[in-house]
Amino acid sequence: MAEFEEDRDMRNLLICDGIIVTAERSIPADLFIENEKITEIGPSLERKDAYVIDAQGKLIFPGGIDPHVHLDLPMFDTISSDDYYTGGKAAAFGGTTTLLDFVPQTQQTLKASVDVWKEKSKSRACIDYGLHMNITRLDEKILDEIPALIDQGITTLKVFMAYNGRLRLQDGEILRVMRQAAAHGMLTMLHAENGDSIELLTQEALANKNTSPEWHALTRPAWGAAEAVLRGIALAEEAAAALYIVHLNTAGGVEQLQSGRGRGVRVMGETCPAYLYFTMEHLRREDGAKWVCSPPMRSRADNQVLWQALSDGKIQSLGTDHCPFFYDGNKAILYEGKPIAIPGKELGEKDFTKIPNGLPGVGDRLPILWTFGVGQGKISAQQFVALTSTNPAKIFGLYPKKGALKVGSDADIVIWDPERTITYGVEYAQHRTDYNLFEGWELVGYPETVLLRGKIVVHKEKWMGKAGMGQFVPRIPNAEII
Ligand code: DUC
Ligand code: ZN
Ligand code: ZN
Repeated sequence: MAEFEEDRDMRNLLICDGIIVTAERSIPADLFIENEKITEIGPSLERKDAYVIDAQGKLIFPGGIDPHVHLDLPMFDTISSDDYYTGGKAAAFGGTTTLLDFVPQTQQTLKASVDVWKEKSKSRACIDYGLHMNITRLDEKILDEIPALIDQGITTLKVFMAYNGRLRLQDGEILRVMRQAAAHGMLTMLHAENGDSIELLTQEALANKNTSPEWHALTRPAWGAAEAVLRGIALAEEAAAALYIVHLNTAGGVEQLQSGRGRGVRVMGETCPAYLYFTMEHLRREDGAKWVCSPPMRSRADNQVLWQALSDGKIQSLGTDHCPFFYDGNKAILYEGKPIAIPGKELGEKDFTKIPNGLPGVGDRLPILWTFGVGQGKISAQQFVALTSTNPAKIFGLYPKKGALKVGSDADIVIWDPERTITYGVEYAQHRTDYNLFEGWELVGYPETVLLRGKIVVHKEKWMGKAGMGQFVPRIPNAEII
């Protein structure tokens, strides 16, 4: 393929001779793009005025949608180290073109909290994005204000059963949020862990001077996640509400999800790449802090059940919970040629409760799932597209604008080289942090060209996007339950 000329007018683009891969099928076809949209799909298309991309031997996916990221989020006396520009850029390099981030409830009103978040994101965003609203403090006024979020393009609410005294709502409050969401066609998202047990076990661990990273997992028991998923689903049933369980990490959680869906509750589940590959053993390593996030890494058996759930369709969505921190925030890295250091995991060197919770992952998601999911026969190419793009688009009310290769859809497109072999790691990943969990892993299959609304943002490791080109995507209520 010829190198792209950056100054050339590329409003009309023809992608030729690739295999179009959607959640339903794989077909050889050409694809024509005009003014940010897909306008024609079919065999042997011809357009004299179009810039032609030869995609022979390549697969064409809809751009990835990561439904769960935390950008520029202040927490644990620091801030997550990717912002809307650096996180969006890393996402694009990995084949993701839309992110859904969470608005912290920092202001008196929900509207003011959203305005603050939109204001800081708009000049930095380099790929498209939508927002979920965290509800971490509830009173009558907040409850009444929830439906008006729809006017701000927000149709999803996140609640927490853990982080006592900070983010957690009581069960009765969660029930009230769910009822309000259900009444207005909104979707509640749940962080399912048992907050009270975590508090007690943490106090006991610290009193016994158990301060190493593995105690992060030991104080957040697996039964607590399974119990909280069960409780969340029961509350959703009571409220006749739809529910999305974020970051499932245990076999018990999957079992509860399956049981709830089996009796007709409108509940859906997400897992994240790290829970498929890593275990508590990683927290026992000298650099175990790199794996500290909530909920924590569990066992090989949990990894396997989660893989099986992806393969059987028991879990509907793969997010990342991307919330990166430096491993050693005292040492600068070079980012776009400039040194930068942001306090990170070293803050908890002497006390696991002070390790910022979170992992990098937004750029890893597609390449890692392709190699170890499709490449090893655990999931099909259709399931790959469904899990990383089409299902999140449907669940979060973005479909078919996003998550689809259809006439009229945004031209968010990944041209994927299934033959490309690389040794993955921090250099490829592009996250603004000093480590990658998949360092040194051999991957087969990688994005070659990534388009955001018809504009090429990545081509062969070259970044062609810029801050400000990403747009906020308002969503409408009553999205699909899948
Ligand atoms: N878990 C994390 O590890 N980080 C951010 C938020 C969350 O729920
Ligand atoms: Zn969470
Ligand atoms: Zn999260």
